[in-house]
Amino acid sequence: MTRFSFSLTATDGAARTGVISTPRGDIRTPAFMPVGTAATVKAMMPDSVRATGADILLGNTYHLMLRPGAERIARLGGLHKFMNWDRPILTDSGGFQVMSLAELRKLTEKGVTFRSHIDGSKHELTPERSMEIQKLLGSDIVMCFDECPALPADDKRVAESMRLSMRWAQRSRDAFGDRPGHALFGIMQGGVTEHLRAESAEALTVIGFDGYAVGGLAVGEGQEAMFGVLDYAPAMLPTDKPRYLMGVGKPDDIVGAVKRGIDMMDCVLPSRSGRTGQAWTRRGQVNIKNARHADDPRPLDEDCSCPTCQGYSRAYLHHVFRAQEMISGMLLTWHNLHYYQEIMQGMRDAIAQGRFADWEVDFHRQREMGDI
Ligand code: PRF
Ligand code: ZN
Repeated sequence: MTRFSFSLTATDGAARTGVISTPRGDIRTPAFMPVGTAATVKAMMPDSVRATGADILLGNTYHLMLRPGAERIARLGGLHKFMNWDRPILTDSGGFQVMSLAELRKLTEKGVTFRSHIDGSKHELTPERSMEIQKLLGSDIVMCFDECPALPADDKRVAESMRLSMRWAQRSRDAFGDRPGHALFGIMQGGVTEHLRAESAEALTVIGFDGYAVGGLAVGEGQEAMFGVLDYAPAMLPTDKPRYLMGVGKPDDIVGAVKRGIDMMDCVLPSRSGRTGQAWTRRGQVNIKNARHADDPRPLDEDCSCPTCQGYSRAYLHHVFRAQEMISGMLLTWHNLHYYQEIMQGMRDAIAQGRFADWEVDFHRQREMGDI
């Protein structure tokens, strides 16, 4: 049986390209993971998500435990079968979503109790229960249960929260046990404070994980501060394990993160903005709601090979958005996910060929030209 493994094939500066092998298939890195929070990448069929170039999806412990329930998904054969996606799935552990979505949250050493944002019902998440839920779902890459403070926060608050997350990381490791073919990733915290990041990296490395996430970023600190942390944080983590930047980001965030040594990312942005009429193209952002598109026979991006750009005009996309037709979210999400995966493929090729710096210059130059 294929176990979980990571092999680097090339590096270019701090940027890396490689392959994560799992029993459910390979993940080419740097990898972008579309978000399938509620057992669906909204507006997309799984085959279509695959056709955009995705090797792996992200699912959420928090949402699935509340609805339809982890035990129910397990009885129905696990999350892969339930949502008809047979490739790798990474699941987030729930703590971050509890803090941003749930009501009446209570945080203790043991874990967190909260009320569901859906029906107000009462629940508890602990490192042990999060590991159990992610096992019931059949997740291929399981995330440690952690806590992520919103920034700005003072060093004392960030340090206490990070140390709690490190104790939870040990409990997550103990509860996860030994599951060949499945991976457990630790999550670094520590805000924008270098010595706290170093302390967190050290604690996680001593416990030992199959991969390491950089958590606690893109939570209000801004791109400059985030890149400031990414200038040192990845190098604090083991070179031979994948590094995952959680919940990032816009196309230029992703490129800047890969440049600094990140191997995996996820974000709702391409799918969510597809449903609100925002498209991302090589030439920047396009708001399809804008009246200037109403008579435009051209596609979103003449050089894009996605089904949206191959078959539909801006005028049509503008019309179906205005008319609130379901195909609007479908077409824009497809294009956005395709564009994100094209960026990833472009970076993988450039790193393999030692021309990442040139690729990055070209990426920024095209964006600066602005929309057609
Ligand atoms: N921890 C977890 N999930 C996350 C984050 C984190 O810090 C973030 C921060 N950007 C997004 N998702 N468990
Ligand atoms: Zn397109």
